[in-house]
Amino acid sequence: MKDVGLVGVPFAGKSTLFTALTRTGVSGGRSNQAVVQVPDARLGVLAQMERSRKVVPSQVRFVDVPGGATAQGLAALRETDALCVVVRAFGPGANPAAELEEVSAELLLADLSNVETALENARRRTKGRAAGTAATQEVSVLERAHQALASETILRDAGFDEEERKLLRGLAPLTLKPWVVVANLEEGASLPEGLPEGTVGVSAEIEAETAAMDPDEARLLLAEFGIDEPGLDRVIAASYRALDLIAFLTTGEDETRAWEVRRGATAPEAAGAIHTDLQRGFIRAEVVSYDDLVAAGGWDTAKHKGLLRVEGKDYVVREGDVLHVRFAV
Ligand SMILES: Nc1nc2c(ncn2[C@@H]2O[C@H](COP(=O)(O)OP(=O)(O)O)[C@@H](O)[C@H]2O)c(=O)[nH]1
Ligand SMILES: [Mg+2]
Repeated sequence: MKDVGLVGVPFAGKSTLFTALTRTGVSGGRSNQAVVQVPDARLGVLAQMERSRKVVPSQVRFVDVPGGATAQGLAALRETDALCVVVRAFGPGANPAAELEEVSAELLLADLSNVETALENARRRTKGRAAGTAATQEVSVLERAHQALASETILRDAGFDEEERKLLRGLAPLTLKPWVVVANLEEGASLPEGLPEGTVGVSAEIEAETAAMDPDEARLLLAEFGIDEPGLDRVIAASYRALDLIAFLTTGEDETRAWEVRRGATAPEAAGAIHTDLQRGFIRAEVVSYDDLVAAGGWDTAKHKGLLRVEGKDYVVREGDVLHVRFAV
């Protein structure tokens, strides 16, 4: 399961949003961790089609990191897979765009100081070594990272390729992580200008109040504030999308379920997400896209219509593939 860390200036509403998430949560865990289900409308559709007894969505864990921008807080944030930057767009003097700048600058400075230390160490280690070794490659990547940060470019925008990113990930830089910006809005207000594309608006306080209610009651109360859809689901979905994952699905009488794999995973790796036996004994996978399956109206019909593809070990799984793994152990 992946972790999303909440970050923002004090009073932005992180803990309020966290409380709302906790109330939709599926399990406790530590008091500053909320495990939530990732909303996915496809699951209900498949479950109905295949008469599944159970629906199992993906999960993601939100962490309300204590200590904010202190060394301890930043260290905890480094351990997460993505960041959810909360900015205050409610109350007097709200300036969410400026807050976002402030948070970005803090994260950037934290990375700069880390990269500086790492660069010094790496230079010391490579003294007298020939160019072209792994250690000198590390120095050159760190030098570029340092240059980028010193000129106020976050690492995600600094043009590193996948191999260089891998090297940098050892330092767990904050500005290399994917971010979702959440604007904590006045009840019923719309998104203010000046925030990046993809910013999710939510009114954390009202969401925290309604998250524990019966869904119909919650909808009524939200409607009174002019909110037609709970914003919490959008926060969860956007945070999940920011993680570089793809979801594939399985469906049958037992259950309809979402699974997650890294982008680029092959069919056996996907099978391994279900169970290690399925990866070890992988023979082939029957695959159909969610859309084709729904258009066909069911697995058996899709099969008769020739919509199921038989894929082998090299097949790269795509978002929304519905898989049936054949295996032998
Ligand atoms: N009006 C309003 N107040 C909020 C909202 N979200 C948080 N607050 C209040 O703002 C204050 C700071 O919120 P908190 O979640 O503790 O912020 P944190 O420091 O980022 O964790 C608290 O008094 C909250 O009750 C909101 O959506 N609307
Ligand atoms: Mg707090």
